[in-house]
Parts: sequence; C-alpha cells; structure tokens
Amino acid sequence: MAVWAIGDLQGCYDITQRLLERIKFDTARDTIWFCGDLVNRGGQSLETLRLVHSLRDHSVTVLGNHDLSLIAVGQRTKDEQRKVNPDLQRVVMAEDAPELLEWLRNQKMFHADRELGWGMVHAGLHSSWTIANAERYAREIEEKLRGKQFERLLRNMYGDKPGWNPQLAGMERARAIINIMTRMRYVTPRGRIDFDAKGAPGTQPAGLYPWFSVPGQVQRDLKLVVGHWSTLGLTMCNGVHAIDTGAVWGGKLTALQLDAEVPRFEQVEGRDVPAQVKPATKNTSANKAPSKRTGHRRRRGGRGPRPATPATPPSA
Ligand SMILES: [Mn+2]
Repeated sequence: MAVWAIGDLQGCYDITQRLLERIKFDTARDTIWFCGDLVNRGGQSLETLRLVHSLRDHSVTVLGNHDLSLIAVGQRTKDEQRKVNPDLQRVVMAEDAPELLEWLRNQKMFHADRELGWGMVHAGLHSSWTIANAERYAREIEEKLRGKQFERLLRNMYGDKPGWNPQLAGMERARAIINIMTRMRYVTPRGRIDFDAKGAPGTQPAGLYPWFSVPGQVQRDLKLVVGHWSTLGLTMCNGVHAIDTGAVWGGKLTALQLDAEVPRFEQVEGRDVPAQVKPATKNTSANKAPSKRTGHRRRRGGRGPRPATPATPPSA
C-alpha cells in the first residue's frame, strides 16, 4: 500500500499517465492525493479530468484556482463559454461535462489525515492558521460550493481583497479563504498576499516572504503537501512540501510518497513545449490576469529536492 501526492496536472494527461506507470499505481492498494489545478493550459484538460474522475474512489482531490475557474466557466452561457481558451472549452462542451463538473464542485479545499500525518491544500495556509482552523475554514467554502448558493460564490470569488481577518463574514470571508488556499505565494509579515510576485524565492520584492517561511508561523501538527507555485521547484521547508514542478511549463510532474519512512519522490518529464501564453479572456485564467511567462520555463534534466530557499531564478 502506498499513498502518493501528485502536483499540478494542468491538463497534462499523457504525462500524468506516465507518472502513474512510474509509481506503479494500483487501485487495489494505493491512494493518490491530487494537489489541485487538474486542468488548464496543458491541452488535455478533458482527458485529465476524466482520468482523475475515474480514480475518484482511490484518490483525494483539493481544488486549485484553475479548477474553481473551470467550475465557474461551466455556469456561464454557451456564448460566454465560446470565449474561453480551447482547452477549458472542450471540457465544458463535452457530453459528460455535467457529471465531471458536478464531481469537481464537490471536491475539497483542504484535506487532512491525522493518522497519516499529512494535510493538503493547493496553495497554502495563512501563517496564523492551525490545521484545525484550516479544516474549519475549508468546510465553510465546501459547504457553499456544494450548497444552493454556489453560483453566487463563483460570481463573487474573484478579486484580491480583502486580506484575512477572522471577523470577516459572507462573501468577503469566502474570498479571503479562497485566495489563501488557492492563489497565495508571497505574503508580507502582516499577512497581506502579494498577487504579482510569482518567481522563485530570491526574486521577490523586499518585505515579501514565501507564505510558509513568513515570521510568526504557527506550529502545525501535520506536514503539508501543496502545489500551485511552479517556479518554487521541489521544496521542503517548515514541514511544507511543495511539489508543483511545472510539468505544463516544460518542467517535471512530481509524485511524493506520503507513507514512506523518508520522503520518496518520483518524477517524469513534463511537456516538451512549454505552454503557449496568450492573453485569455478575463476570468478564464483562474482568478487572475495571465502573467508574462518570460523566464518561467524550467531547466530540463535532473532536479532533486531543493533546500528551503532556493536562491537562483528558475530560468536557465
Ligand atoms: Mn494554482
């Protein structure tokens, strides 16, 4: 029996299959934790979503920003759907779209397994959030997503504000939680998310910290596995294991075995051609305007786990 966590698939179906072969994934004995961002940019989002859906009894999925965007796109009119990028369009126009999107909408924002000793979230947790806090806030969003008001939530989730404050209520509270769990990379010591800085640590403006190493971090009783931040590379810091290694950008797709004595990683090569970046229609690209991807392409070749704060930018 093995429990594996796998980083952002981003619509890279062939690569996902190759990784499943590499780890000899067997539904009779193994479980996979998917870190979110199953779709978008890789060109095989529909196939990828069908694959993860078919593994639903043998896996756990937390939602990423691209997954939430896809669910939101699924609620729009056909005319509006024709404006989104072809990769997502194929998903929402597919015959089985209702089933796939309904399943996706019922996935988690945060997953914890105390027996295993691990928690999983797509982007990260606020520095003040314990595992119990994260579970509670995640359930708030999941209830809204699964409930009658899910369309209202999807319409109101876009936006960078407000920052987290436990007194927040309603849609502002939901937006703050969603931004932390699905979009955060760098934060200020006071906990404000910077939505512009996306590079590897060392490239960020002064006063910003990776969310997992900002001063005043609460002690958590579980290790965490996260995705979302492809320029970070494979990183282990303060119990946080970041495994989005940018498969869609020509990096690698990573699996981390969670029930191994020592961290065990398996990787396969990502896409040969890094994803095309084009100015997508507003709101199609996961809660934010697409950024310039210059310098985003990852080096090829072997990349073992990196220590906490890699100093070199990712571009070769
Ligand atoms: Mn993401």
